[in-house]
Amino acid sequence: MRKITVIGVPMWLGQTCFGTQLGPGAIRATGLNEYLQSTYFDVVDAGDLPFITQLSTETPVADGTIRNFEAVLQGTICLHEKISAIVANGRFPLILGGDHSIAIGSIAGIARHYHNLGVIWYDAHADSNTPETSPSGNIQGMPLAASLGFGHPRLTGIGGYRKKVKAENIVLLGVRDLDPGERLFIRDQGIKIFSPEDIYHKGIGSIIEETIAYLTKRCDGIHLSFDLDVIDPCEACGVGTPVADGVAMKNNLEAMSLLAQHNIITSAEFVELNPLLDKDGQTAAAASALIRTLLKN
Ligand code: EXY
Ligand code: MN
Ligand code: MN
Ligand code: MN
Repeated sequence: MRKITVIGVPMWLGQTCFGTQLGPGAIRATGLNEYLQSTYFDVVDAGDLPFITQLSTETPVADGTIRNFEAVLQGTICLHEKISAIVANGRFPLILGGDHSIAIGSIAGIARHYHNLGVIWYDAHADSNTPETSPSGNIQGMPLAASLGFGHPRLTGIGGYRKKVKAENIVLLGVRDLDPGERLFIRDQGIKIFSPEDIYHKGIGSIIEETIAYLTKRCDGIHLSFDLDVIDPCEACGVGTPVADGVAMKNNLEAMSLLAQHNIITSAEFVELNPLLDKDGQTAAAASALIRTLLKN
């Protein structure tokens, strides 16, 4: 029986749109815990991390280019410790965001338990900016670069080590909105990337099979970082940075189902739900359906 610890991470200061701190509650309200508990699993809900959700009183943009730097940094340090303890206890962390800046903490906490952690970054964006390339100063757009060791040293140094993931252990899926600096970064790092167009042409099944074959050859664990803005906005409008021409829910569910069948995901986070932007809870329901499908078996 899979042992799962659910942890809510009510962070919104990695970006500027108030509301992602309400994400964990909205996903729980779909009855997720009750479903998981009654269906297959040993499920513990560790509640929400006690985050600062008030606008920070620090200078809005610290270090010239990084917004809410101290508040996000402290949040990711706290998450890193919590997640490391969950993994050390042999449990599967199911992380409910919060904006995507939290991935810096989740990956820092998970990666210390693996020699070769793989990451599937399922997102409309590549989140590969550094403070120098970021057009916004939002840490939400920097977590993948930070996990590779690029960015502000206090963010990349969380946990006392710098490089959490190797570029060859990462696959980006569904990405369709890249800043110029991110394009160069992905090319220079040689990161594998599939756009929605690739998914359309090759089929989600074949892309996921290729991803699994690629990562399982080299990785001893695989973290799924699922940003809900990868979904086509017609089916999931409750996100702060929607991008047109996304991946249909039908394909996303098939992807989760294939990952479940291969039983290769060792930790997962679902981020960027903003219930204040959602319509009739469609995005919360989508998140819940994706999680249920991923955790089948
Ligand atoms: N690339 C843009 C930036 O760095 O500001 C937008 C990032 C949005 C990131 C979203 C959550 O995935
Ligand atoms: Mn993201
Ligand atoms: Mn995104
Ligand atoms: Mn297969």
